[in-house]
Amino acid sequence: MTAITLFASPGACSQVTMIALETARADYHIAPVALSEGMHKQPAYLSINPKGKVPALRLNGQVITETPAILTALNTQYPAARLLPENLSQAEIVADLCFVAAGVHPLVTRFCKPELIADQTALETIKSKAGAELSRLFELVNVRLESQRWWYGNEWSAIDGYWFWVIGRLSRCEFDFTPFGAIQRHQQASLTLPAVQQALEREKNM
Ligand SMILES: N[C@@H](CCC(=O)N[C@@H](CS)C(=O)NCC(=O)O)C(=O)O
Repeated sequence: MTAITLFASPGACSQVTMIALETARADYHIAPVALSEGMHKQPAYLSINPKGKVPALRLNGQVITETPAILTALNTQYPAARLLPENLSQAEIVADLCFVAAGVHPLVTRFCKPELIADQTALETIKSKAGAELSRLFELVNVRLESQRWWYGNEWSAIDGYWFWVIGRLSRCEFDFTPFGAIQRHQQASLTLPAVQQALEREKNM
């Protein structure tokens, strides 16, 4: 029996952890938690993650939640996979993980699923304000990616997997990436990676 279980839903941000696990060639089991069926609010899943969100990762007998914490734990578990860079300070890496998880991801939710946040009368306002703020932040991301292939330069890291999910999720909600050529190039490059392809394949078979 595999010791690692990823609680995941297809297309959700659990994809970021899946890409990291595939990159590390980890032996892991996927426990489907279909958000579309409300499984994340059922007692069986709330007993694993009382916050009612995916992902959750059972690793070494402990359940870890929050993508930045999960990626950090996987980086420690699989040092050879170099999921996060070795040559940067912990503070810089934590700042980048927080930027995506806390600065960008909540805006993705507001853009794609404003009904989770606001009532009917405010949906369009929330969506358009989230879109405007995402565009502002993507200008910074795009400038950074114009001069380098991956977030940290020549070497792919789990943060790139995080951006892959953000961009894919927003594209499926028809966010317009036309002004952000380098971000589009990053997405195309990510799609050529075996770990990304394997994660997408495993999601399809969930
Ligand atoms: N801070 C969490 C965010 C997790 C999160 O928001 N997950 C979404 C899927 S992308 C979810 O489970 N949504 C269900 C809901 O909010 O009802 C992390 O970094 O992992």
